[in-house]
Amino acid sequence: MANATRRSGNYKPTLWDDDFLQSITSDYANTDKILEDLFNMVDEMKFMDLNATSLSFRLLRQHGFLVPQEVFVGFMDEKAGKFKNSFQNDVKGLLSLYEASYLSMEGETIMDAARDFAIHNLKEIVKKQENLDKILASEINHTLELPLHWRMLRLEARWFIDVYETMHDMNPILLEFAKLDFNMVQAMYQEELKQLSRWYTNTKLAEKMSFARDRLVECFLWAIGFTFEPRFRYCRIMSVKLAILITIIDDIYDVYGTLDELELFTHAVDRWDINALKQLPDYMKICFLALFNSMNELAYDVLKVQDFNSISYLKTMWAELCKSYLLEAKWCSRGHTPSLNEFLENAIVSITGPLILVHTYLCITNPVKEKALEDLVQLPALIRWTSLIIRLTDDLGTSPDEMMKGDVAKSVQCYMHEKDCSEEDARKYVNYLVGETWKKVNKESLMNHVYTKDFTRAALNFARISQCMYQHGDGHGVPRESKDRIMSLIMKPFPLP
Ligand code: 0FV
Ligand code: MN
Ligand code: MN
Ligand code: MN
Ligand code: MN
Repeated sequence: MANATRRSGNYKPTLWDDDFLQSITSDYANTDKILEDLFNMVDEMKFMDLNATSLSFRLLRQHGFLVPQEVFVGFMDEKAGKFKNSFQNDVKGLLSLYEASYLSMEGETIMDAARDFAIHNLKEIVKKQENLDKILASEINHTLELPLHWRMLRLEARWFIDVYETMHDMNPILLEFAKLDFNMVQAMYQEELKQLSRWYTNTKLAEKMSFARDRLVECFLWAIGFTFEPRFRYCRIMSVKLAILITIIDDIYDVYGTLDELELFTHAVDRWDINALKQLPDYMKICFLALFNSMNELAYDVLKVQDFNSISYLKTMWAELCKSYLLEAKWCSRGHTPSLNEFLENAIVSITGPLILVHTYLCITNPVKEKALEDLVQLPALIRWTSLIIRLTDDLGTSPDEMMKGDVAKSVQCYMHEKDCSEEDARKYVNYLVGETWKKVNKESLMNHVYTKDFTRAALNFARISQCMYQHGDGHGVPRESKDRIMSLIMKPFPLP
C-alpha cells in the first residue's frame, strides 16, 4: 500500500565495515610462522644438537623451505666427508638424521652420507644393544622398513597413536583427543564407504565383469591415501569410482580381452562418442558406458559450479591410458621385451598416475585453470616422477604373479632382459630407482611455484599409498594383503572409556 504508515527501526549503521574487516591480521592465522622463524635462524642450526638440527631440517623441507644440506657440515669430519663417529650411539639423533635424509634432492652428497651413516649405525644399535628401550627399538625397525617421508599418513597416525600410548612421558589428554579425532574421521569414512557400496552394487559392475578384480574397499584405501582430510570427501568418492573403472579396464586389457576387442575399445575411448557403443562386444558396452557416465558426471559437477568445461582433458587422459594399455597388450602378444627405458616411457602412463592426478586436480581445485590443465596433460616433472614411483613399486609387488598369468614384461623383467642379470639384481636396481626418483619428487615439490599445496601433497601422497600397497606384495589385487590395514584404518575404532 503506497500510503501505509510504516515504523522505523532506527537502526545504527554497522560498526564493522568492509575496510575494517579486510584489515584484520592475526599472528595465529599462518601456522607456518613458526617455521619461518626457524628458517631465519638457519645459521644457528649448526649449534644445535644432531636431533634438533635434523628435525628442523626435515620439518622445514617438508613445508617447502629450501634449507641447505650444509647445516650438517658441523657434524662431519670435513676431510673424510663422513659423519663423526662420536654420533654413532646418539639414537635419537640418528633416528632424526635418518628421517631427514629422505627429504634430499639429487646430487646432495652430504645427505647421502647422512643416510648411510644413520642406517649403518641404527642397524648396529638394534643388533648390539640388548638393553635398548623397547619402544625405541620398534620405532627403529619400523622406520628402517620404510621411512616416514614415504609412508601413508593415515596409517602412520594409527601406528603412532599406539606407540605413543606406551611412552612413559605421554600426555593422556593429548592421547585421548588423538583417538577421538581418529575415530570421528573414521566414522566419516564408513559413511562414505556405505554410499559407495550402494553405488557400486547398483552399477552391477562386479556381477557383469566377473572376470575382473572386485576391489571396492581396496580402492577406497587408495583414495584415503591421496586425500585423507574430511574436506576432500568429494575427491575421495570420485577417486574410488575412477579406481574401480581403472581396475576393471586394466583387467580387460591384461587378461580378458582379445587384441581385436582392445583395438575397438581404444578407438571408442579416443572418439569419446556414445555412438561407438554399437561396435563393442556386450561386456565392453557396459564398461564403456560406466566410464563415459562417470567422467561426464565429474565434468558436469565442475561445469555446474565453475562454468568450466573439463571434458576434453578427461577424454585425453583416458585415450592416452588406453593407448598405453594397448601397446602393452601388443608387446605381450608378440612376446616382446622392451628395454627398461622404452618400457617406462609407456608404463608411467599405463600406471594411471597422470589420469588420476588430472582427475584429482579437477576434484580439489576451485577455480580450475585452463593453463594448469594444459600443463598437466603434458606430464610435467611432478606427475612424471610420482607416476614412476607408483609404476616401480607396483611392478615390485605385482610382477611375480603377473608373470605367472602371462602378462607383459614389467620393469624387473625388462631390466633382467636388458642387462642379462638375475631377478634379485634387477629388483635391487628397481628399488634403487625408487629412492632416486623420490629425490626428483622432492625437488619438484620444494621448487614448485605452480601447483597449490593441496595438489602437490596429493601427488606425493599418491606415491606414498603406492609404497604402502606394495610394501609386502600385491595389496590391491590380493585381498588378504590389505586386510589388516583396512581393518585398522576403516573398520576398527580405538576403544575409548
Ligand atoms: C594395478 O593393477 C591397478 F589396478 C591399479 C594401480 C589401479 C588401482 C587404482 C589406482 C592406482 C588408484 P596392476 O598391477 O594389474 O596394474 P598393471 O599396470 O601392472 O597392469
Ligand atoms: Mn594389470
Ligand atoms: Mn595393465
Ligand atoms: Mn598383457
Ligand atoms: Mn602390476
